[in-house]
Amino acid sequence: MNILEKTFNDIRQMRVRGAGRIARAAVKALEEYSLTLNVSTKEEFIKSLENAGEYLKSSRPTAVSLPNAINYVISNFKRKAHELENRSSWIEAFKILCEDFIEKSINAIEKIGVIGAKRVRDGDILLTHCNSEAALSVILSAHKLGKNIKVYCTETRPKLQGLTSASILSKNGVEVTLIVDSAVRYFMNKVDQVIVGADAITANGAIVNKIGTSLIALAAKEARSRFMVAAESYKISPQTFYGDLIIIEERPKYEIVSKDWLSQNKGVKVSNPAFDITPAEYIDAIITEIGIFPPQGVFILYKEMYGFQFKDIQG
Ligand code: RUB
Repeated sequence: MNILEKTFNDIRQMRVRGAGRIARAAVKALEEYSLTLNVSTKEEFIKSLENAGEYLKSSRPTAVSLPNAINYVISNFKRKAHELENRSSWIEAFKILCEDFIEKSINAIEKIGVIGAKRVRDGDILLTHCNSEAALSVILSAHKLGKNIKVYCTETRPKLQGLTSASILSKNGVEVTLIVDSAVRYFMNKVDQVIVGADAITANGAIVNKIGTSLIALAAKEARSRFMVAAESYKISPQTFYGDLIIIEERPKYEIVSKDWLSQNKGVKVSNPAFDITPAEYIDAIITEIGIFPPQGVFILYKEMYGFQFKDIQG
């Protein structure tokens, strides 16, 4: 199995998961793959990267960090290509672009933590869902600043990513309570602030995140608890500006019930969408590495970031 197949499988089987990690793994795989390419022209080099990129993009459909990251490194390489004369210079230039993306995306998570922590007050009770590096960065930064916080983590059925969040927070000294997903409304009156991550931010300021996020947002709205999203700016989906909808991944039904149970209950249909959409009106703010924005400001943020180069990020 080559590096592309290995990374594709790791992402599809969720051994690598979470929007930011998926993006970095795909870019790292492209970088390693570029070193193995035995091609004689720049055009062939670019074509091979594009094919490999398309393959990696098809591993999971929802997190737009994945296509955005791949398009970012390939389109920047194409822009630079005319300056590069020989094979070793293409490889070096592509490697630098990939490493630069990886470094920037890690730094973005840290900056989100620094910015977001300012909005966490001493004594706050927080709630998070699933396992988001960006959301945990905010919570851990607030904790490191000495703020006395308590966190509810949902277990996050069916893959239980919430246990990972609870474990990370607890190992870092944060007081954590693990709850089942359906207990969210029961606890919401105690919660000052919900902090979740995102797989995609759409043109109209909605966010796409782990299934159950939109129910938590509803409960937060009803209880007047703040609902904050922590997400790197490269999770904005350019395609949604052109009218496309985010594809919601349908995962295997065996993640919910066993094969035995299904064979004994053949009349039962099982549906396992992995993500849902939280509309802008349920979101108080989106914390990015550039700053905190109301969800309605996504369009302005996107224009500031990419100017008129919409086509570039589309690939
Ligand atoms: C993970 C998930 C996370 C976002 C953001 O879903 O929904 O909240 O990806 O994560 P899955 P991050 O486990 O199915 O990949 O902030 O780490 O990018």
